[in-house]
Amino acid sequence: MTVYFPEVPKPIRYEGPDSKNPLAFKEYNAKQKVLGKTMAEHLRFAVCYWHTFVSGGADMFGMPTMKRLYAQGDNPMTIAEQTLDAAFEFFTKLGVGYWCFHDTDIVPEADTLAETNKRLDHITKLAKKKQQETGIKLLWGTCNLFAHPRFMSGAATNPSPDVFAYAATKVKKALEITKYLDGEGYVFWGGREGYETLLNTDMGRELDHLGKFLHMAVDYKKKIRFKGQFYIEPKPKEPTKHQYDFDAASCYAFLQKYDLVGDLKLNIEANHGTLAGHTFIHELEFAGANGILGSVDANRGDLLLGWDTDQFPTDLYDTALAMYTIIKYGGFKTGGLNFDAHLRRQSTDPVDLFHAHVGAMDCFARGLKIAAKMHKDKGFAKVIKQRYAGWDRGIGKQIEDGKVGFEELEAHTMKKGEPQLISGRQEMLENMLNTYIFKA
Ligand code: XUL
Ligand code: CO
Repeated sequence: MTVYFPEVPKPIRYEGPDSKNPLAFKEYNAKQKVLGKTMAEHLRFAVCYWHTFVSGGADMFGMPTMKRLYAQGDNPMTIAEQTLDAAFEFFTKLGVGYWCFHDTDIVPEADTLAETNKRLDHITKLAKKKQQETGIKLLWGTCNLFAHPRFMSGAATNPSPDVFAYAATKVKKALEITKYLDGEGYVFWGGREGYETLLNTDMGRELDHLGKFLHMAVDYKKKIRFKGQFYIEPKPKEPTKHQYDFDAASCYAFLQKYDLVGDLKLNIEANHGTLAGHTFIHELEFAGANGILGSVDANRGDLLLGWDTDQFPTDLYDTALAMYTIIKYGGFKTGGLNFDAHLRRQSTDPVDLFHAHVGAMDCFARGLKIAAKMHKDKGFAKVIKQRYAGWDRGIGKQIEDGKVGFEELEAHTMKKGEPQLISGRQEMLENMLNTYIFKA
């Protein structure tokens, strides 16, 4: 079989922090136990198909730049098969347990839907065989409902019921192939489920349609006995000016309004959080605190650029606090860390894909170790417990238990007078975090 990544002849190994080998892990040691689980079990790394193997570095101003050895030839299905070979060679050499894809990543759309579905059946048969041979699993599948012109005004929120129906037909097939590949989840990302101008938009009706669409998906999931977890992925804008899945909080409100809370969790993407004006950790915390933290698209943005740069994660504060929060809420169940990230346009060589993923995996592995130490020491947890201790007794407990109202609180305040000022100790806590970053 053709080798597509000859620069990496053997699987990437863990060589420890002193290694000078750029193609070795310094921190990620898959089998090493941390807080009772292996690193691989905690982190559940996945490679995304679209950025890693399909998009070639084109941007709004320029053509693709990247050398894709498997994307040669005239027959689109031969290219699809070669891409699949390259992908599984890459997953195996990198040592990740999972992959993720959109339907249109694994085969190009044909002239008719029936023909596209045939192509999907063919390629997923090959993918299933590869999964069996390598033990690599599908973290989640999804359906591209944003690239084709038919979806220019949305899919489930399109003003035309015919487009709604077309989108449903595509998602039906995407659910079937995800189930066939034993996917552990399925993601809904509403890239064009939003609007460009309110002058032509019936927002209330569009939201109702999105709710209906997701209910139909839940019904079909039950019908075909697909056991994977459904997620929606918040993002505030881009490609549309406003997207209805704006952030974790607006997704939660939507799920509550349309009675979908038990059926969907969130797939939080780091830079989508920043684009919404939050931190990545805020989004994780909000989802965790409301019981809807499902999976993560691990990447980062550039604070100087207001768009979705999808860069590989390299920030230890982010990875440490992300893992701290994920562990706080019980760790991943069906979800994982999917690198929804792409190389910079000038990183043109296939080996650059390895450098990017190795660095990102190391950064999360180190983040995991830091988070584990923070949990073991319980320092931050103690500070928070202490800060809210007033609610465990006396008037605080009575408020939480619903035993008092404004009159009792007035009596309490009149008796006690001015409340005490208690320092939040932010700088001390930031220093404490730094001591973990420096040497955990
Ligand atoms: C786009 C994005 C998507 C979803 C899957 O910003 O993040 O790739 O993750 O459709
Ligand atoms: Co994403």
